[in-house]
Amino acid sequence: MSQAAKQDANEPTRTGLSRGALKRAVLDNLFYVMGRFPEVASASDRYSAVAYTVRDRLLERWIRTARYYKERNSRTVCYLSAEYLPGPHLLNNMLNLGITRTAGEVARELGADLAEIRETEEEPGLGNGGLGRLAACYMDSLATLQIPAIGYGIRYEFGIFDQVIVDGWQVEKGDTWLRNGNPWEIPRPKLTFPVGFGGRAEHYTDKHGVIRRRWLPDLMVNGVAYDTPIMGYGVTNGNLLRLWKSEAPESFNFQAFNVGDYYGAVHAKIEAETLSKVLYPNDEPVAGKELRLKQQYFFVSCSLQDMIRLQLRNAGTLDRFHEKYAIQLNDTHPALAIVELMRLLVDEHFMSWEQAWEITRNSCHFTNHTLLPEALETWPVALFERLLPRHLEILYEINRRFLDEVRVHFLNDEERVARMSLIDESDGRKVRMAHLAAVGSRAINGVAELHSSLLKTTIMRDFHDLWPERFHNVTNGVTPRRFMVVSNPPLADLISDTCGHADWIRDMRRLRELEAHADDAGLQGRWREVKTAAKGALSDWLGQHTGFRPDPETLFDVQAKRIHEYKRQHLNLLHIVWLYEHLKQNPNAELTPRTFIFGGKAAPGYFMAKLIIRLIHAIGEVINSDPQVNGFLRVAFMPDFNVKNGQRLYPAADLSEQISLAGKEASGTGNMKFAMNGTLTIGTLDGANIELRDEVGHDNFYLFGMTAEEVQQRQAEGYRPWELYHGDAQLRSAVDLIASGLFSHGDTELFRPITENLIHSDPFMVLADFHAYQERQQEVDRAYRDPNHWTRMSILNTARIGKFSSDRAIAEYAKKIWQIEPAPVELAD
Ligand code: NTF
Repeated sequence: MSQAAKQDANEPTRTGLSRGALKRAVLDNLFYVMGRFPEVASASDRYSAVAYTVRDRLLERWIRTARYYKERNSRTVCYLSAEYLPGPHLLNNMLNLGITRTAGEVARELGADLAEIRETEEEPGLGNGGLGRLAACYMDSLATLQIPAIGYGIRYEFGIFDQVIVDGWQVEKGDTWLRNGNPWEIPRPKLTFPVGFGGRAEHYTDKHGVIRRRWLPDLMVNGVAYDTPIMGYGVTNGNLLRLWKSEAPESFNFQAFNVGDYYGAVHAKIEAETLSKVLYPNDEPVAGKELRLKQQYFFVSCSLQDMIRLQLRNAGTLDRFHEKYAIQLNDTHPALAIVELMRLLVDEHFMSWEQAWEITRNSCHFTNHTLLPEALETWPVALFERLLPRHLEILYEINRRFLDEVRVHFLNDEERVARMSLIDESDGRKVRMAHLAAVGSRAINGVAELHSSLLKTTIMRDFHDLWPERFHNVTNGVTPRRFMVVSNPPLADLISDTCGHADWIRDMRRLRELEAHADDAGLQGRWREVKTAAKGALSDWLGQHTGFRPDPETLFDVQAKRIHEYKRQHLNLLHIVWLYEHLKQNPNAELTPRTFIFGGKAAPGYFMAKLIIRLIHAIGEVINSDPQVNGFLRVAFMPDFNVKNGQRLYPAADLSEQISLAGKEASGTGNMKFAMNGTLTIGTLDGANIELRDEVGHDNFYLFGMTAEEVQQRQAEGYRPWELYHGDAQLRSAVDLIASGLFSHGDTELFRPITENLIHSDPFMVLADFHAYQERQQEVDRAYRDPNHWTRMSILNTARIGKFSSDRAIAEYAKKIWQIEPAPVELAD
């Protein structure tokens, strides 16, 4: 018997992991699921056949987990998030099952190439940026740490738009991620919940003669569950990502149909289905759109009904709901959960207000992700009332009781009462979602130390005065599985080789073992080879997709994230323009050849962000075609920055730009992904940069710029950017060069909104930090010329990045916030 056949014979189930079992399954799936024989299969057919093969193996583990959790009635985390950005599933799932290598061999034996199969996969772009990606990292770590968890969200039919660049402008294209089907999800048509909208609330007398209140909605929509398994790394546990799709209740169009109103019947169906059609593509600023409020209520209501169903099935009563579930609200988007849970408990399950509030407030926990005032969600009371009349009544009652508590705590302070109210009365009446989330939650946390402490002194100050014990910090983390092992296998292998084990993948603090080798010439050489190869691969990709192939020998200086003024891509650009001028005037200047690479999407309605993308391209066009500077300076833009493309970028970067104005970036997580891949950071004392710098060592981080405190002080004194502009010749000439039309074929109008804004208002203090930034960049320039020194710093960044694993973050949530224990699942029965 051959080796493979022997292994097969030992495998009891059809979901074996041996080469033979995998090969047979791929061929079977190609034939029976895709209906193809190998000779005519397309790349997409091959991808699906492999994906179904992997999925079958996940399901086995996943179902065992579900059964085990059910039997144990385990305490469960319910992560409520309007966004998830899981990235491509295939390789991640192979890694978690431990079959990456075998699957590669099987693909080869079948005459296919795993790399090609992998390229075919569409990623679910069900989020905008950091917040959605964080939710996906946390799902990964919850499973890996064997914590029972369900991620609840929305199954958007169209996720974040695809970005294409036309004449230097961003053009948005609809995202059709479901076009070829989605092998990772399992529809659960039986698991459907009704969700109401509109109508009115009324009194009625129940069968015991008690007068009660109830809601009579005038529109009903169904939420149907779609489940995606989320496996842990190297464990049997698999958790559940449960996303809701909206549908029209089947029965409801018949009446209209029968009276001949065919159009009316179909229209109502379309209206219902619109709910989960498309993700709002705004990152920080919030679109106060009715549909968005509907989406929020829709997914929150389905999720809570699902939890209640499970609890009634397991316990028969809801009295201990809060002991069973720890609900985590990912920002304010799901904050309606607090009101909806009250409504379900009081109106539908006839619980007393007091008991229902006790349960609600002990179930919910709230994470804040931004201090930007324009991102704080509020809803006009009139809109809220029209869509959710009964919820508004409940919200008023929560508010009435809450404000009484405030009055008792702070005697004679009606100004404070007005500031803290769930209703903002100052400018039209609005519901304040952050206040709702704070009042209804046991714990409130920020996402980096600086952010958590600013929360307490700025937007949540009054709440901190009232309930200091509810405030926590949990610094963000990202998963090393996706951002090291899946994106950068050669680096992962080199690390495992050097440390003599692969345990760091699960215990990132063990990366510290690399430190002892940081000066080792052998490791340094191999480390550089890995980086250079990644740069080559990125260059090839950019060459294919943009026509410009950067030279991998140059320093790759990367800023990849959403385009936003507070993130200051324009500070980076001003420096590039300054460098350009400097080079033109000093052709013999000693300079490290550099390629500046940008990536990121702009919200479609955000004019300045779109103009910044145009400016990046405009500057690139002039600089890249100027032979006088070509050897030293180039600018590239990676179109359609998403998880998949990010995976090409992080391994290839030498320098990572984390240059937001201090106090604005809640945490940032790109900073962590770059540093894991041995990228050095140039950054401000903002968000998690501060902790990152403390971890990797101040000598291995390029710090510049004002502190958050200095920013506040400067603003209080009155910030006058025009004085900086007039007082600094280099700065002025960089701004003027943009205004001159050099980068816009003589058009002096095109970029005027950017230059005028910088000179006259500069809300993110680009000019104030310019000088410090430029000086630090010169230091980077010099340091890169000493490869051994640079490589040592690079190794130390990776070696000391352990804190920023999402495993650490989830362990902290489990202990400090949720009080939940791991529940390891064994594969054998
Ligand atoms: C983002 N917030 C922050 O801007 C990032 O700094 C942070 O890393 C991520 O959250 C994750 O915590 C948002 O996207 C939002 F929606 F809150 F504005």
